[in-house]
Formats: sequence, structure tokens, C-alpha cells
Amino acid sequence: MSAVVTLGETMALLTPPDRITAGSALWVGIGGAESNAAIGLARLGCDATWIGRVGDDDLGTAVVREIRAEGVTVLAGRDPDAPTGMMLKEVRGGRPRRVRYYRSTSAAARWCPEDLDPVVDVVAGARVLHLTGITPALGSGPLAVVRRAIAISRDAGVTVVLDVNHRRALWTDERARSVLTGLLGGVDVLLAGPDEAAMLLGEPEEDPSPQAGTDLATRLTALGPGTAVVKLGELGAAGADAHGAVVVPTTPVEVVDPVGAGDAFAAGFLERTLAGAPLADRIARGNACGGAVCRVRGDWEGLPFRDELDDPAPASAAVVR
Ligand code: KDG
Repeated sequence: MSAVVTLGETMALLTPPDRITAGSALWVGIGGAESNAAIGLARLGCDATWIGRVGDDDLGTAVVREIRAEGVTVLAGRDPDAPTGMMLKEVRGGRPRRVRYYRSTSAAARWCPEDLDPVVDVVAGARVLHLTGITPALGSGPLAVVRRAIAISRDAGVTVVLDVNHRRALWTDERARSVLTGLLGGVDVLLAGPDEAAMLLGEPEEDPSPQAGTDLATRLTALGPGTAVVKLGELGAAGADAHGAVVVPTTPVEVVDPVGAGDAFAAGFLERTLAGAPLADRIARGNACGGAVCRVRGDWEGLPFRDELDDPAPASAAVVR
């Protein structure tokens, strides 16, 4: 049994060098918020399982192989009648500017709660179930899958973590707020950005500041979760739990590709959660992992290994050979 079980859609990720024209080369990778977090956990030495659903196609095989190759246990259903989802990063000036989804008819969009029958013991045997707000946005079936996973976890005493990961391309703020706040009674730890926190609280977005972050985190705990964290980008992150509120600054990095930073934060935060660390240490590890992923192109490729966190900037620039 894995300490952390994650559940969600992982897609093929296509990245061109720049604006696409006929004949452009596309780099084929994979990405999914939950499997990104699972890969981050595996790189930090934690036992992680990803539960997913892909097509019975080459892209589905690539998804399964890549996540497995990173040391994550993969329990993925294969749908012979629906394709693996795809996303495309539109690039301008060498940097990703927009993500387009091709996933509304994907295998994961056809997920239903009965698909969890073979993995009930896996979910119930975990210490942490890590979910994101993306899965409920995929449709009524995936939402029912999330509800069932939360119910299994609650019955078994598994800690439930929800990273809001609000995707406006998938649903409206109003629908997201209504669905996600309805789940929060079953969630122990909530991870959000300031815009996502404002969306859940039904308030206008404010400019993020450490003080605003602690206020938002404290007010998010009133929606149900005992612990809430608000990620503030280069300002670090703020959190609140039964012991009070904290702000943990971070070291700014040169950002090459910010996509995946939140999943990396979740991985670091959860790794320290499993270790029983206090909230400030859990946030600090999340900050470090989030920064690491921003330095590298791709949604998860820059996720750090444990030795890189212990020695992030070797004193000597000399190459050992
Ligand atoms: O957080 C990174 C994710 O956005 C990405 O890997 C793909 O899960 C994804 C999504 O739905 O955007």
C-alpha cells in the first residue's frame, strides 16, 4: 500500500518550439496535476500511487510508462472507446503563454464511481488521498468518482487533501465554487492560490500580500478543512491550522515555465506532512519544490530529488569527471 494515493486525469502534453505552423515539430510529453504531485513525492522518496483512466492508445501507453518510470505505482483503467486526453502549450517568444485542452471526450471524462471498485483497498490503505479541483470539473462521472474516493477515505481515516487547481477553461467560477465548497466538509487540507481562495469565499480578488494570505487561509479553514494554505508565488505561502497562522517566504527563482509549480508545492508539502512536520516546515518544502519546477521547461520535469533539496546550489561550479 502507498502512503499517498492520487487520482486524476493525465494527458499527453504537446509543446511546439514557438507559434505553430504547418510542419512544426511538437515535443510530446505528459502532464496531469495529480500524477505530477505523485512523481514529485516519488522523487522525494515517498511511496505514491496514481489512479487514472486513459485511452487504449499510444498516448495512454506513453502516460502509463512515463509515470511508472518515475517510480509511481500506476493503476490506470484503459478505455477502448475513448482517447487519452491531450493538451497543447501555445508558446510565444520561447515561453508558454496558454494551455489548450483537447479532453472533453477523453477516457478520463468518462470515469464513473464503479471504476473505483478494484482500488477501494488501495485508497483505504493510504495515509493521504491527494485530489485536485480539476477532476470534478471534467463532468458528472468524474465528480462522482471524487465523491466516492472522499467517502472511502473518510470511512478509513485517510487524510484528504484538495488542491483547488481552478481551470476556468473547464468550468465557471460559480459552478466551481458550488461544487468545491460542497466537497470541503470531507477535506482535511486545502491548497489554493489567492485567486482560488477568493473564488471559494465568493469575494473579489485582492493583490496578494503575506497579510492577505494569512487572512484568506484562516477564513478558508472556516469552510471545513482543518488546514488551509494560500500559495503566494514569489512571496512564498501562508497557512493556517489549529495552531494559528504562518507566512513562509521563498527564494525567488528565474522562471522558465511556471506550469506545475502548484503540483510541486503539493509534493513537497505532502512529503513533510508524512514526516509529521509542523505547518511552517511543510510550507517551506512546498515552496522549495515549487521554485525548482519553475526553472525547467515542462510541468514536472524539474521536480527535485531529495539530494537536490539538501544541496540546491553546490558551492563549486566545477564539473566532476
Ligand atoms: O498543474 C499542471 C497541470 O495543469 C498540468 O500538468 C495538466 O492537469 C493538468 C491540467 O488539467 O491542467
